[in-house]
Amino acid sequence: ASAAGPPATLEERSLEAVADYIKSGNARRIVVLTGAGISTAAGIPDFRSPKTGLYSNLARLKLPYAEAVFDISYFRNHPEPFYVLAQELYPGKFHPTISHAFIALLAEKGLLQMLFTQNIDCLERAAGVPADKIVEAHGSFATQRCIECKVEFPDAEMRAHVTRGDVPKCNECKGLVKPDITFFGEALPRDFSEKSHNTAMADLVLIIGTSLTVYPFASLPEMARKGIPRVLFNMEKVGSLGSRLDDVLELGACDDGIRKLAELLGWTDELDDTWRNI
Ligand code: CNA
Repeated sequence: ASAAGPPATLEERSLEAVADYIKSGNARRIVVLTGAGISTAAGIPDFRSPKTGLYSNLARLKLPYAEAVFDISYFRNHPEPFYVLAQELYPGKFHPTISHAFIALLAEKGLLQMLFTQNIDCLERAAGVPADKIVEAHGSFATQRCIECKVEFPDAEMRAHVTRGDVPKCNECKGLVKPDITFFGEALPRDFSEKSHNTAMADLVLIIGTSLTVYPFASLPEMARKGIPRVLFNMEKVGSLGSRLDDVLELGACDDGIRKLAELLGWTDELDDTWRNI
């Protein structure tokens, strides 16, 4: 249901009003929630976009169902499809987007309370968002270990295996090695539960490029306090966004929406500088 009535915090439900709110100095703790849609402009396919998403292009991997590629019980018996995908997605091949740069700029201005990302591409780090401001809710390719004995596997060896597209085995016990990415059927990193209260402390929540279908991440926007503006930058309306009086929907490519917000803030040159200097 769409909300009716005047917003509690914003002057009106618009990006202009969001910019005014930030300029007023009352939005000092901004929480940003991101998903695969923030990285599609960098050339990394998301899961669920029709035609271009990974799930609609996985037929060649002959999976029983698309999500199997990230399912821990499937991986135990068939690790190969995941490593075909890993070869495509491995960090180091892609450049952060304007939207990533905007998050780095928020951090530089001391306005970023916390960034929660579902992505495993490490592009927020690459953009310069400080590590202590990032919660990689679904882990990342940054480290890897044996799924049996849990011993860590060396980065350089991992890179060599992934580049060749073959399956690394533990040097200790010959078990399968997997990046510390959260698969379906696995618990989220402790960081997620330890830091999710930051969303309840936020003065403003920006949600960028996610279908909000994977839980518990998808419940983060619900943790924003009543009257706290939530702004969605996404191709489509998702989750419960739009149901609160201070929700603002900026539908379309997120880089366009983010550029528009930066312009309203008078940050265009700084944003371009940040992006160019990554
Ligand atoms: P998803 O379910 O594929 O949804 C992506 C959302 O972004 C959709 O609503 C799209 O409409 C939207 N979108 C796509 N491109 C743009 C764009 N340019 N501007 C604005 N919106 C856009 O992905 P979620 O992140 O919601 O799903 C959670 C999964 C996806 C996580 O576990 C991730 O690990 C996983 N994933 C990550 C990556 C990555 O690291 N880059 C890539 C693919 C999947």
